[in-house]
Amino acid sequence: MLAEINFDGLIGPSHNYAGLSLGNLASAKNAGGVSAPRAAALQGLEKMRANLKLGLGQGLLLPHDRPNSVWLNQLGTDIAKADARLRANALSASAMWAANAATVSPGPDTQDGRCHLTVANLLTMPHRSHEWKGTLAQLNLAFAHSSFAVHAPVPAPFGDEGAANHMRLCAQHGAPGIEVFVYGVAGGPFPARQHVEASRAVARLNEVRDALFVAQSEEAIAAGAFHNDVVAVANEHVLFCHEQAFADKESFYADLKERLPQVDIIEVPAARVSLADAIQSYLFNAQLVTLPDGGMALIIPTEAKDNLRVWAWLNDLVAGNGPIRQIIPVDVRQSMANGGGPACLRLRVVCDAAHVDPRFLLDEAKIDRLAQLVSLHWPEEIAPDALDNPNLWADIGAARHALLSALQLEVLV
Ligand code: SUG
Repeated sequence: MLAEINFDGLIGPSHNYAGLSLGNLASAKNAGGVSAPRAAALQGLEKMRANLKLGLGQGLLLPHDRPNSVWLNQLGTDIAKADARLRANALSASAMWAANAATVSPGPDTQDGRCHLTVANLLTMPHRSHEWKGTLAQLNLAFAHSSFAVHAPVPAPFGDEGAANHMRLCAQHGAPGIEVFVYGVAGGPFPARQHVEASRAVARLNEVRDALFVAQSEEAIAAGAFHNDVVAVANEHVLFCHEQAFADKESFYADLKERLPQVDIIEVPAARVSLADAIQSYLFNAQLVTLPDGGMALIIPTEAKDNLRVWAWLNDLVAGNGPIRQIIPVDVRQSMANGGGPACLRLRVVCDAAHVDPRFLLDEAKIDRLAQLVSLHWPEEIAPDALDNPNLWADIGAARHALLSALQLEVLV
């Protein structure tokens, strides 16, 4: 049976605030702060637990090997000799944001009926450009069954940031969908990370039958929406987005309505929630999920509840008779401080759970075990000047090894 499973990236032991992401306002604002990797990973695990309790399918992707010595060697250096910037790039825990791991096209949408996953190259940001190998290795294991096809990333120079710039609209998860690939052209002072050539290549690799290519608005990128999932999210027949998310919303909405007449577009007007409020609160970086009893819930970061204008709008939303019946705040503040909300932390895969390698699937008992392991091995905090400490590098490596052996995934060493 086909169902949606959310694969969350477990926040890695090297989680830190190095301010590496130009155009990501939270990352810039918190640069130089002291991070709390243990609390961060526990927050992520509690989000996974809460989703399991809602009756949703839950999976896991693992932190990558950090510092990435292979990458540093390719650059002619190593962790001891690298300058501070390269060292921070090699230590980043950015693989936690699984929405950037790959673009997923479920079987009902594709020509050969397989679920296709194309790993994102993430080449715009140096610290993310070396994630793809670790991601490809994991996806090849997790989705080795013949009902999946895993593709290597699109080559340079076409930047691809994965599912964060991809939305799927359909009658229900198991039915054929329209896949919307959102790309950027210009972003004011900030880079447009998703290139249209990459989006088109991914749609071809994934054998998508019905694809729409839609430009993100320049004003959204310039306001800090470095990925589409900061200003829009879709689930089944619902598109929930900011009024200023897209460059030409009229033609996009018309194309959608033509293909899926029952589409329900919930557009938040700028007069109620400005782009600045949307980006500060991460209202749209929510998980919009279908609950087992049929209604939809919006899983928002607590920051969206703390913003008075956003919270007032959300209360009006649930008071109406729309498809979103429940708002569920979750605390992922450690990730949020680097610009990663609830939606960034997960990769959605509509598939048959029986076809997924069970080592990547979670139940509550496994979450308990992981929480214990994190409490034991993840650093409590990382101050910026600790990044050059060899003891920290060793602790980070040991923590990941403990995780791999607990999950019987030593093959990923
Ligand atoms: O790529 N932050 C990530 C956040 C990714 C959010 N993902 C989605 N929107 N789907 C990024 O900008 C911060 C790293 C640092 O500053 O150390 C960072 O990479």
